[in-house]
Amino acid sequence: MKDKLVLITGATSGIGESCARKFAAMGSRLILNGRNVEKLKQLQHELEAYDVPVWLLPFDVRDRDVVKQALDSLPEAWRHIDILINNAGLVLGMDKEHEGDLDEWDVVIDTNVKGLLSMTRLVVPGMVARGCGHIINIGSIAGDVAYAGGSVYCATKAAVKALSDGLRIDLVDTPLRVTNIKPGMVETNFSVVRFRGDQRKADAVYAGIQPLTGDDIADVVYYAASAPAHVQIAEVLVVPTCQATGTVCHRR
Ligand code: NDP
Ligand code: 8X3
Repeated sequence: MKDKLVLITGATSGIGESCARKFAAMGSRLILNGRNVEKLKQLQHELEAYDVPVWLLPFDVRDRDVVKQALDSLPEAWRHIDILINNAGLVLGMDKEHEGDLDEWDVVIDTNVKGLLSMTRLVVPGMVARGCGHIINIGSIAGDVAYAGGSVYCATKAAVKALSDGLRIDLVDTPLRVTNIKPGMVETNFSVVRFRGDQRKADAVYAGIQPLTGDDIADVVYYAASAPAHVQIAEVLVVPTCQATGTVCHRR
């Protein structure tokens, strides 16, 4: 992975931030996206310890025009992206499908599905032209089976699976690889965002279990990225040992 150019969306927290540290530690060059410029600068400062070049590309993945402008603004030396990690994502609330807020669901769908699709559409043609590249999407166990209060989020992660599978088909005659990583419960800022800043509710999600960490997922992402060129890790479901399915989890 030394000198590979890796673009990570949503690198200001959780899994994305862990991926930034992991790939930096392995000598990759990084393009880090996020919305919070201060957090991006702080991460860039911390990554100086690894002595790898880091380019900050702040934007909201939902704003297609801004995404395009940002990618177009990259200097020539930063345009040949080897690995795209489509990680930015979120859920808001646990409402029933017939009761939730349509505007909040727009945010979730626009981020998790349309944002990922914009990134793919804008970055992958260059990979095809260069004959190399790897797209790693962060899906979820939630995309396999719906759960109570997760309807729209589950639908977006099912969409990530379909988009990953479809892209793998579309690229089958190229050397490019497509991976969908589907984590179970990972303790990040995810549940804090879901419960709109209510830390108590977020903590309750992980009460009595040892959840995965962002670093655990970054290890899996790195494994997929560093596999030999003829090995395509198509999909990985990774859960904590205490979790069996999206809804079956053993608590102490
Ligand atoms: P975090 O909330 O810790 O991190 C989410 C990251 O995405 C943040 O950097 C956030 O930035 C960024 N982001 C959100 N919306 C946008 C946007 N519109 N444009 C750019 N960046 C954005 O959660 P996780 O690290 O857990 O989540 C990362 C991915 O992992 C998501 O796709 C999530 O669905 C998935 N996932 C998480 C699981 C979990 O249990 N935690 C399990 C399975 C999958 P900002 O601070 O600006 O909001
Ligand atoms: C996040 C995992 O089970 O909270 O994708 O939906 S879950």
